[in-house]
Amino acid sequence: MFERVTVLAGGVGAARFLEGLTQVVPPESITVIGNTGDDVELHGLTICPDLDTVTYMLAGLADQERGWGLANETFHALESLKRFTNETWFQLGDRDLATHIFRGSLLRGGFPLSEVTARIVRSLGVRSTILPMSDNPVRTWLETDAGQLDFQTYFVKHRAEPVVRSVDFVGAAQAAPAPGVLEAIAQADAVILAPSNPVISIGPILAVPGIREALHETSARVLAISPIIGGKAIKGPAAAMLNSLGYGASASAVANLYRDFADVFILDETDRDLRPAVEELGMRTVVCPTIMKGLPEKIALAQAVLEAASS
Ligand code: FO1
Repeated sequence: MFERVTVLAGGVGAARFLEGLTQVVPPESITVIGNTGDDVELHGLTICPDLDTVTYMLAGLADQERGWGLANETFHALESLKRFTNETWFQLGDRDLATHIFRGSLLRGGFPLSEVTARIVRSLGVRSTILPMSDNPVRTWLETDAGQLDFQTYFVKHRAEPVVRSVDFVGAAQAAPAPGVLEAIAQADAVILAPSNPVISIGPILAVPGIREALHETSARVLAISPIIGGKAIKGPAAAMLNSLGYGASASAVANLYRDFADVFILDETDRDLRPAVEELGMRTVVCPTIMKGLPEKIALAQAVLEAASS
């Protein structure tokens, strides 16, 4: 039985995986290290989409269809904002706004993001620990064929259509892991990389000095779940981005990005033939269904990953 499981997480894919994991191990035993490279300042608010996506999902409050934001959401405030500005392409729901208002007031009061996140997580009744990768601001910027774009401008305003030429995690080199992050990796029984975009979801976490080293050094088994299945991503621009950055859009290309610290790589059944290529990188492979259609599939994937962690 696992007493401490640490998960490196992006947004929607990670949240869906975590929903299954909380059914298999006690939620209290899970620590999530979340990506904050996607964070954005809009209308005077600091929005942390990946931390919120995971928090809302584990609180049972998420909009299951979209994967992000809250269920039963309305957008009256955004409609009113349109009277003042054209910069309303980011869909901020009325209920979601409460989170950003509360977070902003505490951040302006000098509280670090990790403490603010802990307050939000606790208030929403989440029993797992959710840590931002860092209390220092790190922002993902992309060099694209439509120019230099911050992540949300690329992803939401431009619908992830521009071709990505390079990626920069601004502030990462000066950032320190948030309190508890290195300990959560060092003291875990298993560390899992969720099926998130390896470049722009897991990449920023690994770019914070000390985190990649902690993954090398931990005695816990490190397991990564491929977000690429049959050369495609379930959702989002991961495949196109892996291609345009020259890595290639395949599960084995993702494995290659993790080869220096991952012990086990989880492939979907579709990618069974990639086993030898991934094993050549020095990882054990596990092949199982990884598409999480409903709760039974999420639970089955979590069980398969934990089984691989203990065998
Ligand atoms: N994603 C969209 O595609 N369009 C949106 O308007 C949008 C708004 C939004 C608001 C709050 C929030 O927490 C997430 C939101 N997302 C939206 C999702 C977000 O852009 C992505 O989930 C991630 O940053 C990628 O992991």
